[in-house]
Amino acid sequence: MEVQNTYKTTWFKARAACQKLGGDLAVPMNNKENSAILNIVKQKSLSQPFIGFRRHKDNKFYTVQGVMPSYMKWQPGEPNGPNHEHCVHFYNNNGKWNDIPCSNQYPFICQRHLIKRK
Ligand SMILES: [Ca+2]
Repeated sequence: MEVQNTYKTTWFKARAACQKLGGDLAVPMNNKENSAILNIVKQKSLSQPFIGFRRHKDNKFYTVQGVMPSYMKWQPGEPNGPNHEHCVHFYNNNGKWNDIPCSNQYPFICQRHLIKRK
């Protein structure tokens, strides 16, 4: 996992920045990976960074690799923004996720080496 914590930006610009580094926005695929992100978020005092999930036109969430995730960790009551909250960010207090407008500006977490699927 790599962290860009020097600035906040929109989801799409965050993704482009990760791709420029040879990776993509981080996609936690299980509790262990999600906890690893939470540790980084706490260490770096990141405020609610973007991660690599986005709502597509079918109203379902997909990873930046374009697949439907088998693991998701929504905050209770989320996702709650089918009309305008199409990107996902990470609550720094508990590591749960929230859908949020893609044009909002947050820090972000990149993942350079994509984890292999079993
Ligand atoms: Ca939401």
